[in-house]
Amino acid sequence: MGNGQSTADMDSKEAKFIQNAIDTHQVVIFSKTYCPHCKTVKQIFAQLNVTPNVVELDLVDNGTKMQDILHHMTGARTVPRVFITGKSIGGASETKTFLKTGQLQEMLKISSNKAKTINQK
Ligand SMILES: N[C@@H](CCC(=O)N[C@@H](CS)C(=O)NCC(=O)O)C(=O)O
Repeated sequence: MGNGQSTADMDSKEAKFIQNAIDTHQVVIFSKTYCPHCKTVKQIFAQLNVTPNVVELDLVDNGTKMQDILHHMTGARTVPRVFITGKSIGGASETKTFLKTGQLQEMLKISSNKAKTINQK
């Protein structure tokens, strides 16, 4: 999904860290502690009883470099950047849309009954 227009060192330790995180966790959120959109996405996964691996880019030393790499990988530099089973699904807007359509629950293999209950909230 990357647009290939950004420059990023895909051989760097930061790129390897990102790749390892998304390879070894069902859900990874690249976030910033103060970001309201990140909070929304964290709440969605909490409602679904899914515990994501959260990387707070404002707390790590090399967060800016990681954002460059995420830009290269996903086509956007903003947080949150959400990955499910190794694939970028986008940011907060996309996560909310996928929750409404039930695609998020499908990606997470959560039953549609549970999805309905959450969408009614
Ligand atoms: N439309 C985006 C909005 C995300 C957004 O605006 N995030 C802000 C932080 S709250 C951001 O990444 N700003 C640039 C930065 O922190 O580098 C989404 O739905 O994920």
